[in-house]
Amino acid sequence: MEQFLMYLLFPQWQGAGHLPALAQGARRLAHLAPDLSWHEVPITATESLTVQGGILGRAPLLRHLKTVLALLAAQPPTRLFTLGGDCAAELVPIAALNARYGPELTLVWLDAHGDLNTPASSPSGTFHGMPLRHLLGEGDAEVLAALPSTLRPSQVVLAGVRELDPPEQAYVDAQGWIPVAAATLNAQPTAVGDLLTQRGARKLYVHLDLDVLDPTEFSALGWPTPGGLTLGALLSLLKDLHARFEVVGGGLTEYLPGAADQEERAAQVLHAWRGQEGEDDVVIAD
Ligand SMILES: [Mn+2]
Repeated sequence: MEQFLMYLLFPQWQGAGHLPALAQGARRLAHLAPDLSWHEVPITATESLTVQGGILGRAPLLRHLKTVLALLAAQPPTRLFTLGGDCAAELVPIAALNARYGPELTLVWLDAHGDLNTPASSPSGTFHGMPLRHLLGEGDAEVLAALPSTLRPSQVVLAGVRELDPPEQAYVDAQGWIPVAAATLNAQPTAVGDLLTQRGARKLYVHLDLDVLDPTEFSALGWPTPGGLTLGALLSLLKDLHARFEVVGGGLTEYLPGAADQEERAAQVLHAWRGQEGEDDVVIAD
């Protein structure tokens, strides 16, 4: 199989509601990895969003979704790393890799949130709280019809997830999922890798919403959520996943451009996420 490694810059912000600064965040992250060739997804400039079918900004979000589908169909990647923007930027990239690899793909969901709402259950209507549920085959009919594939619940591992809406918690409980707790990962960053090894996982997609980090460690976020990972634990976790598994894709999302020290930390996460070992890939003591 011919290999094609693609890096996608997808500065979609509408999934987070009225937060256009997430587009700048995506571009800042791309600047932090100037050695990579970023394919930029053109996004709608729309500043005013309306709710349709329970989704805020549904019209531009659907347009973006179809743009990414066409882009990936024209040049199907075998490995795909996406910079958001909001978490929903990863919807098509994950579905496309899952269409290629099927059940041998495991989705590691590193996030403070489950993103498991449907348009009907979402308290906010923001689409970035819904991508994982759509990837599991439930939600907006037009979105689902457009996705190249959906995942089985057994392909998903939640880690660092700590703020679930009641309908999301009910879904997690119904699947029998037990998220790997942030406290567990801070004590033992290899806990996710250990679990995946036990399950026989080989190929991974690593979703990384920066809000998986504790706000005392990283605060350049739209939704800082207490009780998260230390930077050191996250860097060790990512390094461990790249060492033990074939990471065929990933997403890095929800960066709200911040001060220089925050950007330095974002750069460290970015390099670990893409699997690059460098001098700055160093565990920082707190
Ligand atoms: Mn999140």
